[in-house]
Amino acid sequence: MRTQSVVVFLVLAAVGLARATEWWESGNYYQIYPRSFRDSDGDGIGDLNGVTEKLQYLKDIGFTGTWLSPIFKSPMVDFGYDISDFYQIHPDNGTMEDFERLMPRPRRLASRSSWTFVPNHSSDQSEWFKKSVDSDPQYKDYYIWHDGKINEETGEREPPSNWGSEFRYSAWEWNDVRQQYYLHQFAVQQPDLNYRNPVVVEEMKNIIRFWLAKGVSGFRIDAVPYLFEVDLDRYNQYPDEPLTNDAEACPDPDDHCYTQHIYTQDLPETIDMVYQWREVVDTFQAEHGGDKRLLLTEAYTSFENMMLYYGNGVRNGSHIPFNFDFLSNVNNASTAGTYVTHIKKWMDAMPEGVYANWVLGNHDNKRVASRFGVQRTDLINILLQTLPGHAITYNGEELGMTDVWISWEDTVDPPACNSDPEHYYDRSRDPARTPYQWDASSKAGFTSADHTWLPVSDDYKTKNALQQLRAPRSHLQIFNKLLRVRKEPSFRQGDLNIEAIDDDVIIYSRQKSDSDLYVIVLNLSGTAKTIDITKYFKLGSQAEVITTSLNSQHIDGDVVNPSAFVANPYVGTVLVAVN
Ligand SMILES: *[C@@H]1O[C@H](CO)[C@@H](O)[C@H](O)[C@H]1NC(C)=O
Ligand SMILES: *[C@@H]1O[C@H](CO)[C@@H](O)[C@H](O)[C@H]1NC(C)=O
Ligand SMILES: *[C@@H]1O[C@H](CO)[C@@H](O)[C@H](O)[C@H]1NC(C)=O
Ligand SMILES: *[C@@H]1O[C@H](CO)[C@@H](O)[C@H](O)[C@H]1NC(C)=O
Ligand SMILES: CC(=O)N[C@H]1CO[C@H](CO)[C@@H](O)[C@@H]1O
Ligand SMILES: [Ca+2]
Ligand SMILES: [Ca+2]
Repeated sequence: MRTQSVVVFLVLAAVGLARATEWWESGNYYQIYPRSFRDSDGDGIGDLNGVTEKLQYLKDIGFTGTWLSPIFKSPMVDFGYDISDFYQIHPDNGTMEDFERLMPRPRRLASRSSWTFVPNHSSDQSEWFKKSVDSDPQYKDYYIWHDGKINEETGEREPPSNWGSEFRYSAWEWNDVRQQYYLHQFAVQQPDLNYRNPVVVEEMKNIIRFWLAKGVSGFRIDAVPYLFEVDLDRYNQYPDEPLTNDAEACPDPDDHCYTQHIYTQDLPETIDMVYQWREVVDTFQAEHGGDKRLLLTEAYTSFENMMLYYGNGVRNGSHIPFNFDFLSNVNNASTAGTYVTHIKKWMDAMPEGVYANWVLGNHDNKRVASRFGVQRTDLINILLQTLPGHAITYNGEELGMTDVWISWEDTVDPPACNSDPEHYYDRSRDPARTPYQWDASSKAGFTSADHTWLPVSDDYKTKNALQQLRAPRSHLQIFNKLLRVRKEPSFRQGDLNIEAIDDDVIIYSRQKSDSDLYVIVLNLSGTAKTIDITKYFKLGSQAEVITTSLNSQHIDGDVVNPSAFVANPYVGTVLVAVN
């Protein structure tokens, strides 16, 4: 929505803004989607050895850390988000030896790996679940079981409540053997673990300790808001959730949005669990020393909760509670003021001693170039890399990869497959998950196989890593430049002064006292106007272009006059004062 011109000005005081000094601070994280990153053994599916093979490439671009989707043993109903053994690696991904080969490398390459941990549920093929079905005393209460209720009119047995699964239909599934319903907030094959059982809580902590001991640098914890459901002890029955009553946006009772998830999401207990996991990680650190281990959390939740994930002043939580503001609240129609409002809101609300973080894309959302428009690709990457704190990049964004059209026949993502040929596309996450484009050879150099699990994008011959490494100017070259300039004190430790000068133009500075003054100008689109940057920042009579979008009239190294600066449409530019 385009609104009235908003002017927002933000000066961050030096006090309270944490100063990056350690490797992970002000870090640059790369989300690898391994299934599509690099296939080492020619079966058309990316794997761990493929990741190992390409770590040097990531280091050369300048990333400080990576995180991977799950690699645990799994029947792969939901691409490894349905774990059947949290202590084993899935054979498709490689062996424990492959894993151990990968482990010391990230350190040598100064690129650390974090591992996705999906604690909300296991697979129904897990030994835990099988034993729970058989009412084995140790595992009986590992999951959430219930008799259901009898419909007074029909006399039939019904699920305990109206709770819906994220993947549509009831979140309760009848089990014939145990003669009870079990809860699954995601797929039927993903029974929710029972976090009200202290044995389960301890088991999950042991899993964290196990992988820390194997050498992982951290955990990305998935789907945190779903950990806890309302405590049955407080009610006679699991209570129904209120209806959304939005006939327009959500008319279908089988859809997850049909009810408000007040009993199944964002319970205060989930935040406490994150604090407990942080204690596990910190205790491990204290006992074993070495590199900092990190906790990253993924939660689509309220702003207030996001801040609580950092910590509550007494206890610490996530080092990086993923900031999804740019995914959820900013889009290709947002004004400059909207961007600035969201940036300022996060910076102002953070507790002391933590770092901001910015996520622009991931495997669950449309790609940056497709969301914000291809022309804004560099501008958005420039924004991500020049804000204070951690930048999190989803693989392929550095090349400007776009969403790929996937036919109904080729669709594999469960929420899309559960839909129909008419509606699947909007529900599918496949378009953002296609194979990484390495070079112009067959299948974009992703695999030696003739067939890939998702189709390779048609544009791989002209848009690929090798071509962009060789070209004098490319999305990747800009990215690389940004990652280098981020190491400067003004970016690592400098203040942020940011302003939307009208609906279209964002301007901000990054500076640490006695270090260089950098000014970034982003032109989201706009009406003709030449701006006098010196009205906002003391750039003097000359400024040098550090880097700028491909579609800019300038190139890196140009010297410009800041008092009559023109940023072309959709162009971002990083300038530095010339003394
Ligand atoms: C593990 O293998 C599964 C199934 O092929 C795949 O979906 C997943 O991306 C792989 N993960 C890694 C880290 O290789
Ligand atoms: C929380 O983290 C801060 C550093 O950010 C540290 O000074 C403090 O001791 C930690 N608190 C606890 C309870 O671990
Ligand atoms: C912007 O978003 C609208 C709707 O969300 C879409 O129709 C349009 O194509 C998008 N533009 C770009 C450049 O992506
Ligand atoms: C932004 O782009 C428009 C092109 O549509 C241009 O006319 C305008 O001068 C640019 N704004 C700035 C501040 O450079
Ligand atoms: C945010 C979210 O839903 N993340 C994951 C939660 O778990 C499901 C099912 O395992 C995954 O599909 C999601 O990606
Ligand atoms: Ca493979
Ligand atoms: Ca749960």
